[in-house]
Amino acid sequence: MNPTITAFQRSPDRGRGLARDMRVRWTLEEVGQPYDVRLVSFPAMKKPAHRALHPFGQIPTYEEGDLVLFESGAIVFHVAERRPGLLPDDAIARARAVAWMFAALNTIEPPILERAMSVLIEGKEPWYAQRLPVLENRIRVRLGDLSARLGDADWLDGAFSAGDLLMVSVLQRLGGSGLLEEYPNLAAYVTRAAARPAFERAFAAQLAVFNGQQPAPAG
Ligand code: GTB
Repeated sequence: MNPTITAFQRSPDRGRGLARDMRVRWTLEEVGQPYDVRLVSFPAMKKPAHRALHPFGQIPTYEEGDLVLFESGAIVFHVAERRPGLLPDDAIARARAVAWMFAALNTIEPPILERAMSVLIEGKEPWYAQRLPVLENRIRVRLGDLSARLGDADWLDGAFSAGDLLMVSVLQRLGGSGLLEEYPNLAAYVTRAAARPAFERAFAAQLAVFNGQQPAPAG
């Protein structure tokens, strides 16, 4: 039986692949695991039935037999551990790939998210014009270090891994900010990853939801 994930019934990003079901879809596509999707409205996400799957009333979730998971990073790790393709077989190389997964979610994503929330919520505040450059400089510090480490390699540590998948998912949130373009090797890294057929399939699937090509849930 296929695992089932949840995704926004109507994503605020209009299907640009920024909601976190995208990284789960991409992971499943990379390992060749078919999956089902249950679309959830904002009100339904906060109801007990969904909170039983996700304590914070969010998407994505992942159901597979008796297993219910939340947190996109945990879901990506679970899938990557069980199907070949996204984590090296060698234990040492695998540990390094996992470190990059944590780096994406724990070191790179927080300042990017802080900027995204500020742009969304604080744009009308009188101090916004002062705050934005501070947030952007915090991102630049991280991007500078990441850019130096990536150098002219295709991927962060050898073959494409779940670490790259999460890192690229996080960096994509900078689209439109101009920040990524300040680091040409990182911009190329994101472009390279987004050209992977598994990414393209995942992107098309989540966009189809926004375009009304996937039926809304009953009830
Ligand atoms: N740490 C959790 C994880 O990684 O799974 C975070 C999950 C999360 O933030 N889920 C969001 C959600 O359910 C959707 S992805 N929000 C509804 C709520 O909290 O009530 C975050 C997101 C939302 C919208 C855009 N966008 O429109 O561009 C991008 C990302």
